[in-house]
Amino acid sequence: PKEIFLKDYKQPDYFFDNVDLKFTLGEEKTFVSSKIVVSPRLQGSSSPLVLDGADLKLISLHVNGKELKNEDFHVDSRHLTLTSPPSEKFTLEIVTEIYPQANTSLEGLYKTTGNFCTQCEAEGFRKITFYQDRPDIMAKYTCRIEADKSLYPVLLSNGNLIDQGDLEGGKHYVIWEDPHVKPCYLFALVAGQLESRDDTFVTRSGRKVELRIWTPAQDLPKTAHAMYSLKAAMKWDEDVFGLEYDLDLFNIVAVPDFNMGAMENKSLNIFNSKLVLASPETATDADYAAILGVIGHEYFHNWTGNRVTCRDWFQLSLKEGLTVFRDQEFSSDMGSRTVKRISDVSKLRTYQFPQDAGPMAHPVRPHSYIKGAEVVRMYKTLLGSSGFRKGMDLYFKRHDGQAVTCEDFFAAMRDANGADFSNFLLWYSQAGTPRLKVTSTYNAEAKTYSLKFSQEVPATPGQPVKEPMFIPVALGLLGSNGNDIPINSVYHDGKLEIITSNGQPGHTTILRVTKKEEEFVFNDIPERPVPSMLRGYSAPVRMDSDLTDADLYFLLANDCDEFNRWEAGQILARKLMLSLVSDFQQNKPLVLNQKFLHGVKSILGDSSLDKEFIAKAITLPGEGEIMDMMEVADPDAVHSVRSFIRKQLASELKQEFIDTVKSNRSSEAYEFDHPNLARRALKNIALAYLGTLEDEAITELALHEYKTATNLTEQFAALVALDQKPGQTRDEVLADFYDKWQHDFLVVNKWFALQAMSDVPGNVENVRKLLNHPAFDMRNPNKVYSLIGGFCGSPVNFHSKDGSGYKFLGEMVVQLDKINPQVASRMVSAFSRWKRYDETRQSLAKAQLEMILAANGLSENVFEIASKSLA
Ligand code: DPP
Ligand code: ZN
Repeated sequence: PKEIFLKDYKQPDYFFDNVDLKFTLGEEKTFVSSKIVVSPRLQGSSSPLVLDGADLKLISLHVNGKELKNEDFHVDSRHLTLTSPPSEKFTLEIVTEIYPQANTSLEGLYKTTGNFCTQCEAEGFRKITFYQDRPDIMAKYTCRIEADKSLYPVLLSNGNLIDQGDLEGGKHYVIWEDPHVKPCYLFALVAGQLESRDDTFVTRSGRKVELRIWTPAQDLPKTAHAMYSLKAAMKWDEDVFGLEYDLDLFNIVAVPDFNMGAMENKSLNIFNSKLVLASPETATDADYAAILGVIGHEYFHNWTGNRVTCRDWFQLSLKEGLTVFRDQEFSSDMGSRTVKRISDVSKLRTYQFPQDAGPMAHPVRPHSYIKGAEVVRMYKTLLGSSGFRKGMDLYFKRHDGQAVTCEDFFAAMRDANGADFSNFLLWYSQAGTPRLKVTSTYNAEAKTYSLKFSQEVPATPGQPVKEPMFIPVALGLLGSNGNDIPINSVYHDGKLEIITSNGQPGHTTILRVTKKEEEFVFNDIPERPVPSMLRGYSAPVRMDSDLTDADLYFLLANDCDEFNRWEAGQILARKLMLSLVSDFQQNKPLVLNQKFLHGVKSILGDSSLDKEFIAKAITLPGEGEIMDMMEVADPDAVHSVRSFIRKQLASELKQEFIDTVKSNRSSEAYEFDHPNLARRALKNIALAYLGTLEDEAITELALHEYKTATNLTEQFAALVALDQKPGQTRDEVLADFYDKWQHDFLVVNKWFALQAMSDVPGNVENVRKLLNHPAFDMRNPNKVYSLIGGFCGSPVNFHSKDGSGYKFLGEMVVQLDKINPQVASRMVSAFSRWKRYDETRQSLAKAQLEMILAANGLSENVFEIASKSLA
């Protein structure tokens, strides 16, 4: 396959105005008839019309009602080409035969536990019918579905239901019409035995919208939280962005077999069940929060993605970056803003930064979701809420109904505010995580304080030389009393600048760092301040500063920016962990720094702090994050060090942790509200620390929590604590848990994941056994992500020096690729950073990648990742 580049974008030669689809769903095959009104872009042009197609059988082909002659078209495995189509507007009718029952790729039309469903983003529509499968082809659709009435009583597609009725032979039909133009990746169809939870939402201009969440009947009671989330999202988008829903019906369907989280098809969102179904006994707080965020995310796409869509797939961040940002803001407003920001930044560090530094590094464009959201956040940091809103308003005014580019979004933000964004656009094109170095000097005589920044963007594949980036640095200067010193002006670039804070907390100032090196000098600073930089994590960079440990402890205790309080603690923890890793590698005894212990103790005991914040603040950086900071990643050393610190903290603060568990119990019914989830978060982290100790009394305590828990959040935390110690108790609770929940596959997946991630040496054998467990199924992506993906998340076992972990994954990828290439390609990504490890591991991983590449009939998805990883 040929790689496609952004610079090769060409406007289509033909537009599609209307598309009438007709599906005849059957048990062996399904017929799809597609009638398209085609307009040549240029009058009188007669270039060939090339349609995409995959796994399709062409049954008939008509142009303007006449069967097309053999010499006027040709079909191969990827395309249907009309060699000389009419030069005026014409009608094209294509009938194809497809086999959804045999479709295990879960792209296009497929069956999932008896029901039909579709997934078309990015290029699944070509598995349904021949089409120009690209997002800049926007058309109006109708969709007629015919199917057996008893097997498929519910027939859904996009838009409004305009007709329905019975047919001969026990069949029935429906016709859906979507009044909005859309690209084909937003097409959806669902057919099956489903029931709905119904509700209504009245928009602020008075439109009454029917809301329906569809699941199999037995799951309906678990959709209350999803419905709550949907209504909250609809209200929020009106309040914050003035955006209303634009149809009278909004459907969500939950399916158990789905490659990703969810899909924003116009008015017919399709979700992975795990992001819809929740009850206190079967879902954790994290699941509840994920449901809120993803229901919001898909709903928000209605404007950012659907009404305004992407011109081509290089613009993916146009919709994903923006929509992730919007869902992050939504969740922040619904819960704790600081804690949400901490979680999102941790995710960025765990997933994005390592990728940025490896062979798969790529710019925000084409497809970096999380970093794309950071780029959108920087617009808001620079423009403030109201400036950002002005930019959004202009974006919709200019581009509603269009397929556009990231530059169009940038231009709307700039023009609505008359802003100077200098080299900001580089964020979309330059890959890699910028490194920002800062040094400070205080001049007591002149009462000036200087910050000198220098930046560098590391080379990445295909981009050896980089330009400096535009980095907004949100800054506060703390005085010795812990409060912000007012900042009124700064000398920069030979000029005195007055600076605005855009409604940031304290005396936060936004510095615009745009050059390779530059200095900012602040006046009237009465004492040497402690700088709090990148408040709220104002730019996705790695920062090195000359802050001392004392400065960091001071920020941890005093910064008015809670995110930076957490960050100061994390920097201290990262330093500590790296220095212990080096001790470990030199066979020196490990000793825990007392200052660090006291820091943790004082946060744990600080009743003025939010409990959820405390839980985050006493959580050590992940092993991946530490490995990412090392010259040569050493999974054994990092794991040993992290376990050592956890255990030390647990034994030194044992009583405090026990008290924390006990004082944060509750006998009230489960509520998903901030005070309760904060309470559970703190209780569970305390229990997790205690779980590291070899102590009968602690095992008893955890067992007590396990048995008395009234919700999964607390019960599962107890199970995790018990899971850390191999032995009879562990085996018994794991068996008990399975027994209790074997009928609920979402809970069983957590049980798989827990065992898969275990650090117990030689766990690969246990995971291999679990592959044969009756509840496991290679065809279900969630199960694969839990068991195989979970295993790759355990640094000690996946990276085991005997190569057993790599060998396991290699085998799995080859097997999976035959079933579901998208899922296989996600799994193979675990190898992509193989060069970060020592030589032994490198050669073991490389051998597996080579083995995968040599496999027969390898998919393009896996080929791309495996070959790029080796390059
Ligand atoms: N477009 C989909 C989403 O935003 C991709 N997972 O959820
Ligand atoms: Zn999305």
